[in-house]
Amino acid sequence: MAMDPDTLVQLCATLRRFVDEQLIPAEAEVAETDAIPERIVAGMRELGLFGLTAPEEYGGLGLAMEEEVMAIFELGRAAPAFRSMFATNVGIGMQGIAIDGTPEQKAKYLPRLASGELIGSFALTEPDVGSDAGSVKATARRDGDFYVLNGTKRFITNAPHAGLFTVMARTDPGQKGAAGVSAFAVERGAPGLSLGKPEKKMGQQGAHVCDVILEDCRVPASALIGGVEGRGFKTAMKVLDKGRLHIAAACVGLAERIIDDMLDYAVARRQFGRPLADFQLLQAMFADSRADAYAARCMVLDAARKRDAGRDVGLEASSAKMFASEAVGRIADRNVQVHGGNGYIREYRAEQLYRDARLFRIYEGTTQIQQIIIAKAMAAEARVRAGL
Ligand code: COS
Repeated sequence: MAMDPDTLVQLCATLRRFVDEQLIPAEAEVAETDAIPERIVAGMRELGLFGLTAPEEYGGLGLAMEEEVMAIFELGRAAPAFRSMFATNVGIGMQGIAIDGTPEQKAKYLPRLASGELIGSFALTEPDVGSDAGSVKATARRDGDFYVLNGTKRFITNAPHAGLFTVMARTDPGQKGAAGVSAFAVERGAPGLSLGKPEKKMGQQGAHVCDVILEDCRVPASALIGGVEGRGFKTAMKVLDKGRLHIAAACVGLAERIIDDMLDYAVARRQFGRPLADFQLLQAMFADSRADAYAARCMVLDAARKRDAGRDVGLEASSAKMFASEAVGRIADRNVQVHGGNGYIREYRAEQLYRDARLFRIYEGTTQIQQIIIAKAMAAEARVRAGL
């Protein structure tokens, strides 16, 4: 663990105050303007949010997984667009280099990612390659001391703000599967790199995604993450194992926030001469929501502790991501129902959080991909038991 327990409690209390005093009051503005105000981004930098997980030697807080999920339980209570601002630096946009980068790559990029001076993005998905991530079509051809990259990366979170992209591209065209893929640290200014228009999305306004287009994009050979070809898919999978636990924690945070909103409304709003909280049909929704959120919190903490203990938690991370993202979807839906007609009206935020929560079941691996990963791991365990 990077922190003593008292410091962690203090950090979580500080984050809760930041969420309650700065982020939640700005939600309507962010949803309306599709932008996070600079004063809030500055506050995030001051709190060290961009460097929560970067190793301490590179200027980060070096949080262990359990500490990270505790912090994200708090930060996840605000509309998810806020978390997106710094989360690629904490997770998928930084971890490729932190986990598999060479010492030179770490020294070059991690301090600036940790401070938030540089925004990192993770470029795996393509127009024709989503869940089937091993089929990456983008190519990287070696040309002397350079690689030349071609292809399009799609739905890249934070790409409009990013200064650095972890790009997965195929270095071995003869190898159609995962083994032919390598990861590259590509800087924003690389010749041949351009960005598409930011996408208009269902929710999470204030968080931006766009295409990253690589046209004969030349990067020095030293941009190959880890310095060895053919390891990029595994780097991506390791990043996602950790990322999925982070997302699961964000789902828990949002679920707990929505339950608070639901109950605040239910004790204040009266129908038939009594508060909504008195009605048993609604009480069932409150209880189911609380149990869902509690189960999700326990799963995330258990998986995080196992990861900190050095265990392979692919199965647990996928289970937590699947359960927590489905749970927050159910809870956001119940919250709209409890709010009745007001649940459909923008002013009440229930409808925004419902739209925002929908993405959790899709990105960093859909629920169906998590099911595949879990079932594959179960079959592998059974084969070991059977000695096959
Ligand atoms: N950690 C380390 N290595 C891993 C791994 C992990 N979590 N998961 C797989 N690998 C390795 C495998 O061990 C295998 O290595 P060997 O060839 O040496 O045995 C290699 O990677 C290929 O694995 P696999 O055969 O399981 O790959 P598949 O092509 O079947 O793909 C899924 C597996 C579907 C799980 C993967 O493509 C995936 O996660 N897809 C979803 C991608 C995603 O989340 N996209 C969201 C956008 S990114 S924000």
